[in-house]
Amino acid sequence: MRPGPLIIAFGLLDAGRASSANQHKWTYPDWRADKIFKRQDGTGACPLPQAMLVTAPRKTPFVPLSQPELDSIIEWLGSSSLGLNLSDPSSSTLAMSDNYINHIEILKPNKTDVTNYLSGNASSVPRYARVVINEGAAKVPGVVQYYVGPLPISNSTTMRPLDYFYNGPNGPKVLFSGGLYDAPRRRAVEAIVTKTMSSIADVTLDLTGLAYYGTDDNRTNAVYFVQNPYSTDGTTGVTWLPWRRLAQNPWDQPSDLYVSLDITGTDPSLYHLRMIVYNLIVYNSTDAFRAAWAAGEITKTPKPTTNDSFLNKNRTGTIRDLEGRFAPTMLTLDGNRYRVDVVNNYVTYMGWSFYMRFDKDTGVQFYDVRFKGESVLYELSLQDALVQYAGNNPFQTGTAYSDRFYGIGAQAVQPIPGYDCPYHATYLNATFNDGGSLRTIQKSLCLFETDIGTPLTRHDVYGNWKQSTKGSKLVVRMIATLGNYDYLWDYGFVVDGSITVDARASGYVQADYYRAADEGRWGPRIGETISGTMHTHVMNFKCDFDLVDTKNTFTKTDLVVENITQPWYPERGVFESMRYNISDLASEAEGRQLPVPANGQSMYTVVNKDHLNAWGQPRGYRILPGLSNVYLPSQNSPFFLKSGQHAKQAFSVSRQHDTEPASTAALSGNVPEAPLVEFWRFFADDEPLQQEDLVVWANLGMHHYVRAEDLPNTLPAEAHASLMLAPQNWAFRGGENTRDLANAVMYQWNITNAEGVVVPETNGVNAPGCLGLGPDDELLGVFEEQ
Ligand SMILES: *[C@@H]1O[C@H](CO)[C@@H](O)[C@H](O)[C@H]1NC(C)=O
Ligand SMILES: *[C@@H]1O[C@H](CO)[C@@H](O)[C@H](O)[C@H]1NC(C)=O
Ligand SMILES: *[C@@H]1O[C@H](CO)[C@@H](O)[C@H](O)[C@H]1NC(C)=O
Ligand SMILES: *[C@@H]1O[C@H](CO)[C@@H](O)[C@H](O)[C@H]1NC(C)=O
Ligand SMILES: *[C@@H]1O[C@H](CO)[C@@H](O)[C@H](O)[C@H]1NC(C)=O
Ligand SMILES: *[C@@H]1O[C@H](CO)[C@@H](O)[C@H](O)[C@H]1NC(C)=O
Ligand SMILES: *[C@@H]1O[C@H](CO)[C@@H](O)[C@H](O)[C@H]1NC(C)=O
Ligand SMILES: *[C@@H]1O[C@H](CO)[C@@H](O)[C@H](O)[C@H]1NC(C)=O
Ligand SMILES: *[C@@H]1O[C@H](CO)[C@@H](O)[C@H](O)[C@H]1NC(C)=O
Ligand SMILES: *[C@@H]1O[C@H](CO)[C@@H](O)[C@H](O)[C@H]1NC(C)=O
Ligand SMILES: *[C@@H]1O[C@H](CO)[C@@H](O)[C@H](O)[C@H]1NC(C)=O
Ligand SMILES: *[C@@H]1O[C@H](CO)[C@@H](O)[C@H](O)[C@H]1NC(C)=O
Ligand SMILES: [Cu+2]
Repeated sequence: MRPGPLIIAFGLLDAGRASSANQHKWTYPDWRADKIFKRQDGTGACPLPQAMLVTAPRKTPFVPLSQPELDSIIEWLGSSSLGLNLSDPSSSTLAMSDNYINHIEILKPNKTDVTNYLSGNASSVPRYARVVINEGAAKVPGVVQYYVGPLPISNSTTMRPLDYFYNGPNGPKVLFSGGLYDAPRRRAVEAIVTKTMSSIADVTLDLTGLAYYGTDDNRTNAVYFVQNPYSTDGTTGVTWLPWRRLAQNPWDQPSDLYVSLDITGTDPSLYHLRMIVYNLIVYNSTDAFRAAWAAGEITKTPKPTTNDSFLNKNRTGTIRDLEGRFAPTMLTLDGNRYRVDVVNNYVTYMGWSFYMRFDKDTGVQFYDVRFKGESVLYELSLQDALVQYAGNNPFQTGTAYSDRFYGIGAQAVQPIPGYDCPYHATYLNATFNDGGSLRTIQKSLCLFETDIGTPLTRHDVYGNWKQSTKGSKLVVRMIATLGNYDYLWDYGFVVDGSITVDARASGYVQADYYRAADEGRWGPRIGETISGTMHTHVMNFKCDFDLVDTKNTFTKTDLVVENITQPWYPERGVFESMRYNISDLASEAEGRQLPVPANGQSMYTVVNKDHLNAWGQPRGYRILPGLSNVYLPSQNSPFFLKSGQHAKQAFSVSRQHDTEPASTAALSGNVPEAPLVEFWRFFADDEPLQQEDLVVWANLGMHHYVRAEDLPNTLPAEAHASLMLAPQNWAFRGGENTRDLANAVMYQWNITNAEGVVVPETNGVNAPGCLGLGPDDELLGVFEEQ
């Protein structure tokens, strides 16, 4: 058996520490004499952990489309009999008014089909493609989604609107103006921006130091962003462009200048300027803006600072005492304790097993999660990462990002070994469909086992016995850089049967132009000409519980305070005491919006009432709010009106349906009033929830109170949100799930050596010889050191 990983401080083992250790209180000199600490250079001799293999019980049901499959679908879609009138999406003259394929990926299979296959009841999962087509040439232009299959292409292959995924007002269609922001549209916007801004370049240069003549013109020293959302329901397109210095990291180089465009429809000649805002004054045209400037009516505000050294992340300053030493690190010294089937993305670890799927929109997802062979979750997956801003200007007020729109999975990055992920982590490639290709991001997921930093259990019965169990978990980490911001997601599988989800943020904040008159109401000043800007991040997770099987119930255990009397307390009269008030969610109307219980005075559990433990209790898992289970503060903001319904409460509970696979969709990002998925409609039919197939939708996030410490990069230790799913009366025989662990030590008063010293039982798992140990690491004698 292999010991769990250890946190090691390399610096601890040097000679200076050894001599001070000799001065340590020294109560058992005799039997420790042969262990007197000597410097050991052994760590270098610990073997590199080797990959431990496993073969998935079934081949993964989640295989992206191969390039030949993609090619065959593209060819089939292009066949004249379908009449799609498709243009080549890679053409440099592609127009918004063309029909063309934007994206093809494997259609996420129905749960019904996957579970049938995994249980051995079906030999395969039907393969279909999800196809996204820009239908610019249609009578009502839009972006429409279809499913094509079964695959491989045959005479029985059909193409059907993907209506069963989407319950929004336009089915699987997003009307054009709220659709894609791809090359044809970018070219159209760039043309109107260049025309407009070059005509007032002298004015903008005078007011802000910035001029824009187009991306390729060497007089250009400014850059713009295109605000999301740029539509309401897809019928019109309106966006704001904030102007920024063209220098490192423009997200933190704001000016006081904003321009709004009308970008409605597929005809670029109709795109036009709507407004210019400088110093919070609105000008309706370039002429009005120039006239005001020429007349000296514009009050100038400071130009954006040109000294952007505050954005440098290079090390600077004197090195702190002892900081020249290598920081403590987490190492696996005795070989990996988890197994991976890299072909099937299947993992086993200490009783856990699961499949992983990689999704372009949202990244890594977990399926068929089992503990000690029993089903816990069918699916655990991120749905989206939203950010909503506010500010005293047109850009921040109207900014509401849905990062799924940009492809969270597609922006996954390779972590830096030893820094982003521990040494000797296992790296997995992420392979997924993007556009019309099969794409791989090398080494974009890391898996590693970590010491949770505390014992899982420990107890001391003075003079009798003493025990401690090591706490370990397997972590799957994904990092994605979405423009200015980096998100780190950790999914942890703990040896006690609990699952942890952690989300953290780092990177450059999107800063605002500093205005003293705002008096910090949207964020403090954090630089010469910038202020931090308040915003809320919300990440929605789907937890499709299948505890033992699909028949599950959501139970609330409220802790209520009541006035009571008890006959053995006559002298107290009526007094306040506590009890549980246990109730089940009856139906979806009750499940739509659940809060984080105030003062923790309610426990949420999912249980299976048909599977009781030995004590007659339904076996279940608890949903423990962790850090920062926040949701969008505004329920009615137009920028997330319906597209953000999944992010407007801490928790929701719905019945699982193949027609409700996700709480949102990538292309909902710019149509807040007509999203593809209206999450709250899942609850409208108010289906019963007792002993049904349940999905818990949980939000994690942070209200980001931006501070000077966000520069240059946000500190993820603080920008951190978490959730835990933990066994609750889960084991059939009752009790916690760690008594079988061998990485545990037990001292018993009567198990001693010849000298009468209690000998610890370590179950044959001991620190490998390559690990240098100091005198204070000695186990023998600890029992006596009371
Ligand atoms: C095909 O699309 C082009 C634009 O790409 C359009 O001009 C043409 O009218 C379309 N043809 C048909 C038959 O719809
Ligand atoms: C096996 O498949 C059949 C046909 O698809 C279905 O009716 C049956 O419920 C499945 N059984 C199990 C155990 O999944
Ligand atoms: C479709 O059917 C036709 C005639 O029925 C046959 O010639 C052709 O090979 C079939 N194509 C495929 C892909 O099966
Ligand atoms: C900008 O480009 C023009 C012509 O393309 C050239 O004459 C000029 O020297 C360039 N200026 C700078 C600063 O590079
Ligand atoms: C700008 O146009 C709006 C209507 O679009 C109008 O209400 C406003 O008065 C105009 N402002 C100026 C300064 O012309
Ligand atoms: C830029 O700012 C930094 C820090 O505020 C300062 O140390 C440096 O001297 C400045 N550089 C210039 C050229 O003003
Ligand atoms: C490092 O510092 C130099 C100037 O000293 C600066 O030009 C560069 O952008 C900095 N790099 C980063 C990544 O901050
Ligand atoms: C990742 O891809 C690289 C290059 O194709 C390959 O060498 C490596 O084996 C892959 N890693 C895994 C874990 O599949
Ligand atoms: C208990 O009774 C006292 C006295 O009437 C009252 O002030 C208090 O609010 C009651 N507590 C509860 C939980 O009802
Ligand atoms: C107990 O819970 C039920 C169901 O939510 C509720 O109707 C009842 O008022 C609660 N009782 C107390 C004392 O809180
Ligand atoms: C998935 O299930 C839905 C709802 O039952 C059904 O309409 C759809 O056709 C299924 N999809 C596939 C690919 O079979
Ligand atoms: C040690 O003492 C316990 C009771 O405290 C007893 O059950 C056990 O048998 C003893 N073991 C030995 C080796 O004496
Ligand atoms: Cu933030």
